[in-house]
Amino acid sequence: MPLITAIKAREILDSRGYPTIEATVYTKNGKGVASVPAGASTGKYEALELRDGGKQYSGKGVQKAVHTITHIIAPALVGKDCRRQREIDSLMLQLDGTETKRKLGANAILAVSIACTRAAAKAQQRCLFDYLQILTGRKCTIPRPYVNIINGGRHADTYLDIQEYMVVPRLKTFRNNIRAASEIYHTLQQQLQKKYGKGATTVGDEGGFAPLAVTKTTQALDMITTAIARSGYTGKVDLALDCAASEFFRKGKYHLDGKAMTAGQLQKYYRALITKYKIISIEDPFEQNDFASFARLRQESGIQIVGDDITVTNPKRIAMAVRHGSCNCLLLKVNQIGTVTEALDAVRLAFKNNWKVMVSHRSGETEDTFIADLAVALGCGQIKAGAPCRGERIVKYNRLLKIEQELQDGSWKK
Ligand code: 2PG
Ligand code: MG
Repeated sequence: MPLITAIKAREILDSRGYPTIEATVYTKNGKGVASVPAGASTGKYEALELRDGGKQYSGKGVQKAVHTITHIIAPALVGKDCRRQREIDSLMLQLDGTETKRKLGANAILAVSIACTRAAAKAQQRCLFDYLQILTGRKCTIPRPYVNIINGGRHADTYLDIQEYMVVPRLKTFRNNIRAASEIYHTLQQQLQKKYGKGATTVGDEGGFAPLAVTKTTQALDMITTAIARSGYTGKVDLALDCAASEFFRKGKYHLDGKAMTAGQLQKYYRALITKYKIISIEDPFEQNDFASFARLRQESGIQIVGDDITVTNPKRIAMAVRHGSCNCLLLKVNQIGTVTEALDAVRLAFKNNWKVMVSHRSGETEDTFIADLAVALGCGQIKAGAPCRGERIVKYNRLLKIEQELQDGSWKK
């Protein structure tokens, strides 16, 4: 039996250079390591991270979370079977005892939760996606990537209000989809260089370009459309947006492209964008409490409406969105809820209501590739992990390239 013999934790840095937590769960049959990401455009209803406050690291240190793991979580979990994911996660929830996980910190809890999953996979001598399949009860497939090639909003110091402009290649394999995304990305780089000169190709938090000179939504979408055409992929690549609209919602109005709009006016604006650019998916088109506007856009547009800040991977918020008919796809961010078990419960609820699921990274990432295996094991068909640029984004795509090959030639069983 793979009983937990020890748990260690440490403060490491994420892709923005801020501290985050890494935990190692040890058993006699092997160990599991996991580190947790962090958002910038975090939803109001997300589980809470434990941060140190004070002067060091601008208050973002996680020494308290390390202490929590070492002195509260580890003593309670040592001796437990790491394969009992639900039991382990429930125990941590009991130790925390708060709705928001503010006592132990969702960051501390999640690092241990994922490290347990990894240790269990190791103990069973199964690769992670194969082991995760037991927990998800679904059939493995390789997801289609949503590749964010222009960064705006909170992820870039520029004038674009919409946070993510994504290309979604529709070729037969993941390998070809990543190739298409990479080629389009580099064509866009050349276009930006040529048109705007120096400083136009710096990148944002998720590796997408953050050009100061591109100030309007349509300007960004036009540049991307041209890059798709020049790369030879017209008709084979779709477009998607994450508006992260809570970030540009102030005093009852949406402040987008220099205009202050009502929800109704914004809906009309989206309608025009969807038609002109054939956008297939929009995430968080309205602020996180506007369930009704989400529902209206979903009904009227017929496209995929993804819930992120509105649903925060939380079954209670998902149930509210289901009641209102607000979304038809759940953005799955495991750290929004804080345990593997609860994240999978959120997925079950989404699937039960005929929603789709898109697995997601955070804007502050680590080199952990858990979400790649998770997307495969969920067979959900969609993942977003940023641009084909910056190591913390690339590791996820590279992991998927490897899994695709292993599934094709059967080598994952060896
Ligand atoms: C989002 C995410 C990831 P953040 O809004 O979907 O792209 O951003 O991690 O900053 O919340
Ligand atoms: Mg989002």
